[in-house]
Amino acid sequence: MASVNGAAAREESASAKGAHLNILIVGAGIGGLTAAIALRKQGHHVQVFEQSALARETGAAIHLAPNANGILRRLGIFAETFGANPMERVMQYSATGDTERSMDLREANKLWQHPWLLAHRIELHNQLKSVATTPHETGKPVALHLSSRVIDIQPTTASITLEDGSQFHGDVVLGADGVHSIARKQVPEGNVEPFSCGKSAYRFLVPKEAAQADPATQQFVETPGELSIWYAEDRRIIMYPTSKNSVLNFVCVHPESESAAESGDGWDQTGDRDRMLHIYSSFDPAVRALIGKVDPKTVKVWTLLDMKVIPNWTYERLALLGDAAHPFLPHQGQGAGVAIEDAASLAILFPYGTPPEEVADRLKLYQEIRYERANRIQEFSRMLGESRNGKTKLDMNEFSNYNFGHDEWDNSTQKLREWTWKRNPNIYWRMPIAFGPMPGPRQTAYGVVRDGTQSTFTTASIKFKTSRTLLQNLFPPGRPGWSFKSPGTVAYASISQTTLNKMEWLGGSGYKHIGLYIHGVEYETKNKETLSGTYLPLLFESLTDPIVSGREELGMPKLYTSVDVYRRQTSYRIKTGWEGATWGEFNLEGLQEVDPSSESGAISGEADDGILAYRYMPKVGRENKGKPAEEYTIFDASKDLTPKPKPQRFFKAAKATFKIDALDWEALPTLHHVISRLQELPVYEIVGAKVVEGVGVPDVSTARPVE
Ligand SMILES: Cc1cc2nc3c(=O)[nH]c(=O)nc-3n(C[C@H](O)[C@H](O)[C@H](O)COP(=O)(O)OP(=O)(O)OC[C@H]3O[C@@H](n4cnc5c(N)ncnc54)[C@H](O)[C@@H]3O)c2cc1C
Ligand SMILES: *[C@@H]1O[C@H](CO)[C@@H](O)[C@H](O)[C@H]1NC(C)=O
Ligand SMILES: CC(=O)N[C@H]1CO[C@H](CO)[C@@H](O)[C@@H]1O
Repeated sequence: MASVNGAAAREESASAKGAHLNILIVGAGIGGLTAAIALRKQGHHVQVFEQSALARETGAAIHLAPNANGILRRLGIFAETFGANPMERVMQYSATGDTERSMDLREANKLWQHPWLLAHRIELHNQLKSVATTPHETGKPVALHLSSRVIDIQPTTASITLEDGSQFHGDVVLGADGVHSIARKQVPEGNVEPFSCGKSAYRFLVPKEAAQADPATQQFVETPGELSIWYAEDRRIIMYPTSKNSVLNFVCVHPESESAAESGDGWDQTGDRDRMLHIYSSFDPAVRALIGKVDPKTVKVWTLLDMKVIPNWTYERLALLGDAAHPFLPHQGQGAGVAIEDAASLAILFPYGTPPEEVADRLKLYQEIRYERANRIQEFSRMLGESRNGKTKLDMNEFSNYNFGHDEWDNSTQKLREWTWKRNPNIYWRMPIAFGPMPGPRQTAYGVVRDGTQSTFTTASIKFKTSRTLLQNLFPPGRPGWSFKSPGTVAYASISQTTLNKMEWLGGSGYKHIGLYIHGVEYETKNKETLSGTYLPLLFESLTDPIVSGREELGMPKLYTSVDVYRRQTSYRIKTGWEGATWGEFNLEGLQEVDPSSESGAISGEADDGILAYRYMPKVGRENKGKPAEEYTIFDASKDLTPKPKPQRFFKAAKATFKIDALDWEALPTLHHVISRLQELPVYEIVGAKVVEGVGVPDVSTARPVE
């Protein structure tokens, strides 16, 4: 299969696993094509259905503001390559030609990572079409069906019907069919019609050369990348250059009634130049000379449509995007930008491998992410359009921070993460939370429970008789409820060291721990329930990860120490230290294997009801010194441990000794006070020492707070 190219190979494996989605898009406007490109790049199979032959995209320019341009660039579309030029200045004039404001944007534009470009609409549209359908990009080329008018959509089955009766089925249908959307009628409460906002606009292009050649108008085109606006009370003219500053794009907004005879709600209705000049008869003659340079055959006029905000953009497997969901008035040049953002959001929410059964929920998430922003920008456009007094209110820059300061790619990526986390009840959150749920001994980052059944343990323990009073002094100070079962002045404790291996959560490796286990302890809860068990005043571990997860998830009093184990045929020696300062030596000698059935107890070296420990988390803040954020006793019942440890081999020691040396504060700057308390414990008698080997390491997830 040497000839299979990368895309095709990927394609094959995708369908083998059924991991791509089949996506049907209604409408090949800027929104539909951008969605098609982005979803194709995710590895999905995309088909686009466009009613027209796509030969009539209006010859006009379009703003690619940083928020939209950034998305196009991430999709590999660089508008500079097809003539787009940067937007660099704004000039505001009164209708009679007085300069009211002059803004150089070049410095302000440095705030945005991506350039603000002025592109030619036809060029942009052609580029989108070509990137969607080319075989030279990643993913399966988009199947673009032209002259294919969609007349019906079934959201539940993600199916569409064309005018000729043919049907197509997919996993998702996206309605990118513009302001007169039929997809909209399929969402609840979506059967609303756009209405005229009372204004119409002429739109056309003029070669810049024509303006330069006329002494009356050359003043307006001296600076590249300059947008000019002439305002009157109820009408305005907007001009900006595109196609490498060689073409001037005009939008002339005026009361609808004045051009009613010729305008329609299509975008390519031919207008009448003489009527247009009449409509702007009160304007500066130089500006009228400028617009008068249009080739009369190319004047377009259309009614500016608005629509009430609809509550639902999605139903089952159908979602709307672009003008179908939120038709824009053109006053901010953001309509296509917001459609491009919608498309990016959808593609991010549908990565390769998205299960088809999650489609409807993810579409709801899409609406949740996009709804407020799209409607807010729509509202801004409305405000800019309605503004009666252009001089004081119409500021192109007023909303740009909101509009431009948004990266829908990264934003939706994060929202999808948060959504995924929220849907997973079986995960632990620990610091640092910014990166999501933490993997640990009990769970993967995705909440999958770890398997400890194949993990191995080797536990060496030395049980000794010592002073009950000194052990009792290691109970949580001043906290009620703790006592020994037996009234005697002697008591028993074990030093127990375990080496764990083949731990799934550590990638198959392991670590060591060593602790002091105090036997025969009882804790009485507030409701007078008595828990009897082995009290663990502290546990040393040799690796950060179990220390952190054990302290935070289980409430175990864990500290770091190095643990070196030297095992021979008949001896087992342990050295514990901190940064080169050895504080403990534990020796088991004369080891002899014994019949396992004669022994009990494994990890702690003692059979008991469970482990008792005390959790204490300090509060942050100088003023809170000495105050806990949280403190309570924790209990981990042995009967609940899963998986159950299975001891396999037992070795009894003929002799055991240990030596603890607390050194000094310099040698053990953080542990000296701990080790000196261990050093204090007298050894009245060594009562037993053994090594136990086995498989199955419990995850201790049954540890629970008790009050
Ligand atoms: C005068 C003006 C200037 C503008 N300037 C800017 C600007 O500078 N910057 C900017 O960002 N935005 C601008 N916009 C807005 C922007 O053009 C639109 O918001 C944007 O194009 C919407 O894209 P869309 O893909 O959602 O819809 P459309 O571009 O309307 O595309 C919808 C497509 O769906 C097809 N279709 C419709 N019904 C069906 C059907 N039943 N079956 C199959 N196909 C169907 C249509 O033929 C069309 O191709 C401007 C708008 C106007 C009116
Ligand atoms: C993501 O978008 C939402 C809605 O537009 C916004 O409230 C939020 O602040 C954004 N987050 C980031 C990190 O941009
Ligand atoms: C199906 C669905 O999501 N319908 C919603 C449409 O919007 C209204 C108003 O917000 C909601 O109440 C519906 O639940």
